[in-house]
Amino acid sequence: MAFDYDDNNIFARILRGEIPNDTVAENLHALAFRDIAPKAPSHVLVIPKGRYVSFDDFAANASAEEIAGFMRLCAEVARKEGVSLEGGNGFRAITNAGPDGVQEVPHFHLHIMGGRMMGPMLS
Ligand code: D5M
Repeated sequence: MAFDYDDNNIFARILRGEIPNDTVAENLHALAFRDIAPKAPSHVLVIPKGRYVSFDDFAANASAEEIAGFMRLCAEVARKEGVSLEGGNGFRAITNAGPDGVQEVPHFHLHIMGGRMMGPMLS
């Protein structure tokens, strides 16, 4: 299999309730919680509840319902955090994939960051 999922990664343990998290929003297919080391006034991670290693694994193998549920939760987070373009000033949504992307946790997640001007992308 192309994407070997590690059931002991920290986000799998959060999904199983073994490690606490600061939940912002949740639906059937995804969970959103605050990043433990925030890089912006609002820094939320959105993860699918399914076992997906990375963006490319999720995009290739998740069902349409899982993808829609995930994306809708991202939009809900931006609204709840006051950073969506409906009334807020915007945000950055990024994902790190694999070694060159410097992905630390091998369970797909999107970082949603806002509350300040984010600056140049590359560093
Ligand atoms: O970054 C992984 C991100 O996950 C990094 O910003 C820290 C965050 N992290 C790690 N452990 C936790 C817990 N337990 N709660 C909340 N946030 C956490 P990446 O490089 O994208 O894989």
